[in-house]
Amino acid sequence: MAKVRPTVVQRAKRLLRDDGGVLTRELMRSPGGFGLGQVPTRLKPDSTTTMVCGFCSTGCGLDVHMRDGAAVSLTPSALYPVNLGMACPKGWESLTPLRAPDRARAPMLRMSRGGRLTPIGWREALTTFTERFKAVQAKHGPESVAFLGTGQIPLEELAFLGALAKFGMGMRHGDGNTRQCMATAVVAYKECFGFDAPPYTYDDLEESDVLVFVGANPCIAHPILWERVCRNPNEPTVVVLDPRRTETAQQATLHLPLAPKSDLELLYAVAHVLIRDGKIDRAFVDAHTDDFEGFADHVRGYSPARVTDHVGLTEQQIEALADTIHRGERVSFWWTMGVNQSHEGVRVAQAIIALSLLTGNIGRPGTGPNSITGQCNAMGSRLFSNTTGLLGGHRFDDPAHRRKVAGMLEIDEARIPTDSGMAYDQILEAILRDEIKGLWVVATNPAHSWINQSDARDVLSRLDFLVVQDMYDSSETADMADLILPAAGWGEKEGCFINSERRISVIKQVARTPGTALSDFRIFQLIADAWGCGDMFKKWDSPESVFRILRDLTKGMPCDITGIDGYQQIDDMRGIQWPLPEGRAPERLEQRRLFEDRRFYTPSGRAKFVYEDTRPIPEKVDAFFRFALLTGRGSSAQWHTQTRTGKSPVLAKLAPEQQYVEISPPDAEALGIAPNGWVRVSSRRGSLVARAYVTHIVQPGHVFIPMHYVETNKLTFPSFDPHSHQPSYKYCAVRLEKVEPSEMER
Ligand SMILES: Nc1nc2c(c(=O)[nH]1)N[C@H]1C(S)=C(S)[C@@H](COP(=O)(O)OP(=O)(O)OC[C@H]3O[C@@H](n4cnc5c(=O)[nH]c(N)nc54)[C@H](O)[C@@H]3O)O[C@H]1N2
Ligand SMILES: Nc1nc2c(c(=O)[nH]1)N[C@H]1C(S)=C(S)[C@@H](COP(=O)(O)OP(=O)(O)OC[C@H]3O[C@@H](n4cnc5c(=O)[nH]c(N)nc54)[C@H](O)[C@@H]3O)O[C@H]1N2
Ligand code: SF4
Ligand SMILES: [Mo]
Repeated sequence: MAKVRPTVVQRAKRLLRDDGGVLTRELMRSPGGFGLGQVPTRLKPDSTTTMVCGFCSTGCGLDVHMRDGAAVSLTPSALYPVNLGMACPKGWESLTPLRAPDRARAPMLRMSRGGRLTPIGWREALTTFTERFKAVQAKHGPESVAFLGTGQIPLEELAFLGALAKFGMGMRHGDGNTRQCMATAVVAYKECFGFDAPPYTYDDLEESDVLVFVGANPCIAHPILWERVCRNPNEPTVVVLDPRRTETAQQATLHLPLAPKSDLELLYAVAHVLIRDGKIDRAFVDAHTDDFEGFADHVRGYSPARVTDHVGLTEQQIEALADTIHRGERVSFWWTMGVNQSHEGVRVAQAIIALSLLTGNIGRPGTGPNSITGQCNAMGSRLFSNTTGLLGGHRFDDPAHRRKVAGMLEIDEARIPTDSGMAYDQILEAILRDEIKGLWVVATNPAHSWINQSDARDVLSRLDFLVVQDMYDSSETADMADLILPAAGWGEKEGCFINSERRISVIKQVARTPGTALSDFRIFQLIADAWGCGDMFKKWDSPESVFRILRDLTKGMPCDITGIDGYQQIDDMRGIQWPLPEGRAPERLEQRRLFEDRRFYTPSGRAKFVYEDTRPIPEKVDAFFRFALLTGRGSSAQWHTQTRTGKSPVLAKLAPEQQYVEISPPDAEALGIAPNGWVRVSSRRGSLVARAYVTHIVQPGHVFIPMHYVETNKLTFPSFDPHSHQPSYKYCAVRLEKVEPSEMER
């Protein structure tokens, strides 16, 4: 068996043990380039503070350098077990968006329909918020007001939002942008493992000998995780399953450009081969899983010969993929939005989980079916947003859970709804049916990011009262608001984020908020008082006291963190991964994975195979709309709807200025489209004009447009995974036309 070399973090820990303190210099010299990308700070320690980045779920540690009590610059933390001294452009530029001129500085109210937004004071804002929402509830019932939250604010804030809205204000329906992002992985894990539990730690990226990326482009979307792959000392085989030849695919050992939305057939065919040839870990399967026989029976119908046409790969390619997985000793599977944002994403994610169970690749270093999260606190939102699940990983539909949470929060149990309420798409449909008339949108920008904008905008415009709580008053959704509440952003407040490997980390206030903007936490406190339910939250007097309340709520749950003392300890440990039950001391730079004991959270303690027949693509290409449109992240310098990254001149230089569409060379030639020429892209719902990026990244018959431009979602087709309600952003049918330059000049 090949010797597995230590990862960078393992080397760092060894050094830490050896000489307790003076290690930075050592680490910089250590093999593997520990300090790559690190600019050593020359500032005195007392003028530097540590926190994590507020963009993606990688959760890089940043050292923020302060002068006169305010941040002046930052450097990536060398001693943080996630990024080891590295950061991507967004991390480096984190402070710039805070100083943007369009920061929301005061509450703003639209005095009449179609009228202008006018700055008002906080007292009037709070009265208006309360009176208008109460009036809607009085007229249409308590359930006629809903909220949309986010995975981009600290968990203390998002728990406050969820608890205030549901327990305090009597809302039954609330969801968040994690529905657009992680809902599929959540459902997949819950059904297979009995709890939403991504099992890995980032060291696994360095410990695998085979890594399979499915629908993930970490080079762009999680650049520092990709750096960790590049540091893998075991000369790993890296396989990428993506219809596009992405930056990640270009660097992989093997890129398999499958047809979009054919993942389920492909993965079932791979399982078919593994089972057919006896290339499975039968002892593991027998001892630790349920319903293997049903799964084996199901995939018997998916031979490589049967799926090859649909999948667009040869039988040999499929057999070779199965063989690579079989031959690996430490095989890890990583997936992101190419899987989650699909009409059958839950089953695709569960097919990935099945491959890892079949081959016993779980609970050991370098293994796992690993869903990478998206936003800085997506994992926190999964456990604490009080939307799909009751606070702390509990269930709304479990009476024992409701009793426990009510008891610990000292609230009347009857205030806790008995189900999770409507999902995002259902909330929008309820607005169309006039059942929901009031909406409170916090830290998300649905008028740009939700699927099928022609409908989404129409839906939002039907509300009686739309409140938008954001850092900027210029977002597309803020533009439609009746009331804007100006919020502090990352860097202007404190709390915790949970990253993809379940690491809880702190953020701190290093900058002053502009104008009269307040932290979301403070806004929720003021609203609780104005609404008349302040008493319910009298112990929620600071982010850290809320952290302790939430911590106590996790007792006995798979995500138990009762062993954590508080912020200082989290900071000292460089983050702490859940679980950490009481009595277990955390270790500095620790790396922990789940299921090392092979016990899952299901009642039987065994993991479950879950499978289903494939479904047809909801909107297929046809003679008139001949191209499949894929969407996703465009560059490492652009974040979502660009309210933040759009404010940095440095980041602007690193990304294309104009909306563009990736088109394959043969398609461009057939349509007479020159590189950088203008193209009209139309779907049945809308159309946009973009620059042609003629490239072999996309296959003939496909085009790709990044999500960062506001017009992209005018084209997308509103279809959803039936189990997770996650939008299928990554497939719809479009047509292309060349646009003459003269037309653009008009
Ligand atoms: N720079 C930057 N980084 C980000 C973000 C950002 O906005 N900007 N957002 C963050 C967030 S919230 C998220 S969720 C993550 C997303 O991270 P990723 O999921 O890695 O990014 P995407 O580009 O959305 O999608 C990944 C890939 O899925 C492929 N794909 C499309 N359809 C299919 C299919 O049917 N099958 C397969 N196998 N692949 C398919 C696309 O071609 C694309 O290359 O990124 C996070 N990081
Ligand atoms: N076509 C297409 N559409 C997509 C996707 C795709 O791949 N293709 N991906 C989807 C995915 S995975 C995601 S996660 C969503 C993201 O979609 P959104 O959540 O709508 O995108 P963001 O631009 O991150 O919006 C966050 C908003 O919160 C504000 N904000 C930031 N920090 C704070 C804070 O601390 N407090 C407050 N109050 N406000 C704050 C920002 O200014 C911004 O307006 O987009 C989805 N949309
Ligand atoms: S990889 Fe993600 S967490 Fe790390 S610096 Fe970039 S945006 Fe921030
Ligand atoms: Mo996301």
